[in-house]
Amino acid sequence: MSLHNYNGYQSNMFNLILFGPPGSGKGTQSEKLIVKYGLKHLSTGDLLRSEIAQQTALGMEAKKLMDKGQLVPDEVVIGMISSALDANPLARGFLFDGFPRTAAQAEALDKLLDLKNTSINVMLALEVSEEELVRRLLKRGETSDRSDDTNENVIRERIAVYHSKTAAVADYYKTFDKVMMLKGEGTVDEIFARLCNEINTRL
Ligand code: B4P
Repeated sequence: MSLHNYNGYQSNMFNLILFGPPGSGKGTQSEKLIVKYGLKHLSTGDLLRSEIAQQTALGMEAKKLMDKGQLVPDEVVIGMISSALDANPLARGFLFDGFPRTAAQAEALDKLLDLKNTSINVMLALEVSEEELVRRLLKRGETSDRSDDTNENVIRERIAVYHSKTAAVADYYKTFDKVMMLKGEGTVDEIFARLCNEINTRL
């Protein structure tokens, strides 16, 4: 049997969404998961920060919103993800980190994957208390150059935006029975083991 479908994509791809509020460990765990499972990491936060570092027009507009804790417009991040999917036709699968963050982004992602004859296998959602999220992000803000991590009001606004716009994305995937909620507190290695357990049962 051919491993490629007519679009040139692998026919047996494994596509994972790592979900959770800001500071829940998505970026941290993604770095470990892509090594273990050979997935292509697509982080909209990283893609936007790369645009900012290159001082593109898109990056400068995005920075104004990110510094206030607001989301960047759907069409901007959907366009970035669409380009990244097209640029990686040989990927064994994708790990989506920080995307989708709105219902519109979730519907757009399903359509983009459908065009490539593939789909989301599972959403793994990390649950962390608000005080722990704030503590982690302020700690990162002490050493990183991320301006959105230095101000507690901005951090709390990001968490509020997560509850008002992003949390419902899990409900969307729940209707397809694709969501697994996991405890996101503990050591990085403990949480990694929980995630791997869930992935291994689905491979
Ligand atoms: P993101 O880059 O996605 O960042 P984030 O939500 O803050 O989470 P991140 O993944 O970086 O943090 P992590 O939990 O790993 O978004 C930044 C901004 O970009 C958004 O606010 C928005 O403006 C914009 N944006 C991005 N995607 C968008 C989209 N799709 N649509 C619209 N706008 C979008 O880690 C946090 C800290 O916790 C780290 O310092 C880490 O070391 C620590 N940590 C991790 N695990 C830990 C553990 N187990 N114990 C203790 N500390 C831990």
